Amino acid sequence: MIDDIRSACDEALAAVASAHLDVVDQLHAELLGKRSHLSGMKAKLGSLDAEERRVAGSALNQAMASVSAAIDERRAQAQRAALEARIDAERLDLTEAPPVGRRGHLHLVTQAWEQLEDVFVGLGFTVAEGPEVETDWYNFEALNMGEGHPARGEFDTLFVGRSDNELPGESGILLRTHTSPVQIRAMLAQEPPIHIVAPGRVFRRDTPDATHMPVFHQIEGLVVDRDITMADLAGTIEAFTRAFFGEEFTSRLRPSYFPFTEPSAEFDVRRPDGSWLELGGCGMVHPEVLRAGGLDPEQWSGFAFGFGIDRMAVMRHGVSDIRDMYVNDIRFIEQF
Ligand code: FA5
Repeated sequence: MIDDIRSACDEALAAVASAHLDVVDQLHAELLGKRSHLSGMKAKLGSLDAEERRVAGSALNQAMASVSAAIDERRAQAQRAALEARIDAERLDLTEAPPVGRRGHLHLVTQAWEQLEDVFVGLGFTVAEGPEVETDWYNFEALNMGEGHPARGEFDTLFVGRSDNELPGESGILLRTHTSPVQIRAMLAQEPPIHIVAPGRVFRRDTPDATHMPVFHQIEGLVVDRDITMADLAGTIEAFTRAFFGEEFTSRLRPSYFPFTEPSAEFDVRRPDGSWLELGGCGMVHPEVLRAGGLDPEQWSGFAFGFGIDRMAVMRHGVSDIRDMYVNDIRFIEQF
């Protein structure tokens, strides 16, 4: 009998060890339930004599206890395995695959912005800044574009803070259409001599095309001192073109009109392929603008310029469409 119990126990333990984790819950009924081999043996105990029954009964109890413990252990194993499988399935891989040959870098416009600052700082300028949300006075009025001035129409202005019963533009709060208001802020903030550049974001209701974006960037320059002439402006622009674009680019100044400069010019740069692109406007600061900045035009003169940074960025890299810089196409971005 003892041998039978031992072999039934070994059989049951082997069944537990090899049972598939899915069927663990059925093991108890199968190996220890009423119809199990071990229970069947229990029924036979009655036919033994007292001493044999005591020994066999105790062996049987031990066997059943060890099978039961083995089933519990197998169940715990099954539960751990299920949990691990779930964790594995739900795990979020937050590690970034090491980019093979693909490293992040600053946006093309940010690169150009920083290089422009470096070039102008090298030419003796300091960097100034002004707010993107401006008042009508700084953006237009102080720049010699009073109410009703026809040149205002050229800047498709985005107004902010307009209440329902105001006419467009009446609030006088707007998104700056150019960086030129920083000229006024600089003149009001410091005594000449002034040598500043002011890079920043500007806004116009322009429809995107190959050379226009509704949100773009300019860098303003302002020099105010005694006896500043157009020759100083031309010399600065020439030095800048060489330093920023390199020897294979040349620039020209074309007569133009801006209400805040007199005389005014447009600044074009010639690409190595011979084509020209308008990059900015410039000129001698208009006497009315010096006055708005609190300076006496009899004593002080100056020049100013405002260049489009986005156009500079595409120009330098030989990109033909300014919109390409803003679509976040990795095939485009990774070239720079
Ligand atoms: C101005 O904004 C003047 N404030 C520039 C200036 C400053 C003149 C100081 C005189 C003295 P303009 O509107 O032409 O001028 O814009 C200047 C440059 O910004 C353009 O030459 C162009 O390079 C860039 N630009 C203008 N509109 C856009 C646009 N929608 N998208 C991208 N770049 C633009």
